[in-house]
Amino acid sequence: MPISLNTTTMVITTHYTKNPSRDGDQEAAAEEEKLSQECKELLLSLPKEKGWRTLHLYKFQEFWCQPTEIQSIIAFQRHFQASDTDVVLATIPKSGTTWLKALAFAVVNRRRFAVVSNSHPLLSSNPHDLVPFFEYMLYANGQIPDLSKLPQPRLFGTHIPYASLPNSIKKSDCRVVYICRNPFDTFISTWHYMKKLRPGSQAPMLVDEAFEMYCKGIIGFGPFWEHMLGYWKESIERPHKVLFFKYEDLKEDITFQLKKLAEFLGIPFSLEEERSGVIEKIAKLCSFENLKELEINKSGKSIKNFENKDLFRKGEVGDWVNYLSPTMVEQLTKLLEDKLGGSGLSFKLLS
Ligand code: PAP
Repeated sequence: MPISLNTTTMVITTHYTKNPSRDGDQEAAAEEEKLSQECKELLLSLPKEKGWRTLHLYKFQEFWCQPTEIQSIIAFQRHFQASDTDVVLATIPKSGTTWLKALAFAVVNRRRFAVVSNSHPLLSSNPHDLVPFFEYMLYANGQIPDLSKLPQPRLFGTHIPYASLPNSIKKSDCRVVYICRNPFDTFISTWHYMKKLRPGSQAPMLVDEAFEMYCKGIIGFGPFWEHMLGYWKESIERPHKVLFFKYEDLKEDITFQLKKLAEFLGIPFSLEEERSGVIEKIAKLCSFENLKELEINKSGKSIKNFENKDLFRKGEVGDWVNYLSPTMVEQLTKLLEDKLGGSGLSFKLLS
């Protein structure tokens, strides 16, 4: 998948080709066929389970992912050289990735792009194009991109667990910002999203089936509890390295959390900025309501197989109450007690 980097605006453009005559399984099989020999051999040795939208998920370095992701992750781990000024935004899918990318982009670039400007990049580009994923864009298909010309500080996104980030990220002074979300809403958001992504040839995945897989940890980049705990522990041990956000906290007080973000990144808001309402303007620019209505987010496509419009569904805390049965609620509550109990990590479940 060729990519082009616009080094002025930082917009990453991807050029996708899809064969419309193939169904999802054929597409996945064709993708697997294109993998490197090394990756194909590796797959033979990995545990695998039925995937949510692809044939299989494989357990690679203790987390579940798709074959094409494995090839990209290996290239990323081998070749990425972090610089001390880099900022890496990390999430497990459907936890607030798009939101965090928009907020961080606006905060970091507020002197290059005035927040109220009619030509702000967030008005014409999806946040995923402004903050590219290592595994879906930059190192997709095992390619090795030239990232040296990107404006500083460079902003990147990833779904990879902390333990599997390249050493150059862990050992340099670059910063990592993580956001997660209560697993009840994350599950529902994931289930809705997967229904949209599943090829027409596959029967829709029932909520019960999806829930069982989620609770077993079989979900992209999961188990979700290990993903969260990896970043959580690092944020406690090295608070200058990893900043840990929760989606619900951003919903509750975005101004406070934006100040935290800017301070963590070493670019705190000045008194002048606070007085002139810059923080509130960033919050508004990046709000669900604003981003959802932009033309680029209604009709564009940023990541392979992903329509931008599907990234903006409800954007609420507590939508899970409309879908989960009492038994499911009990099961997930118990799972969270088992897995997160004693860690200090807990979630607000309703707004
Ligand atoms: P990704 O991992 O595929 O990038 P991600 O952005 O992490 O997805 O999560 C999407 C969720 O964030 C959606 O939640 P929902 O299904 O419960 O509605 C989406 O609506 C929500 N979302 C997207 N943008 C924003 C935003 N600006 N503010 C708040 N929530 C948002």
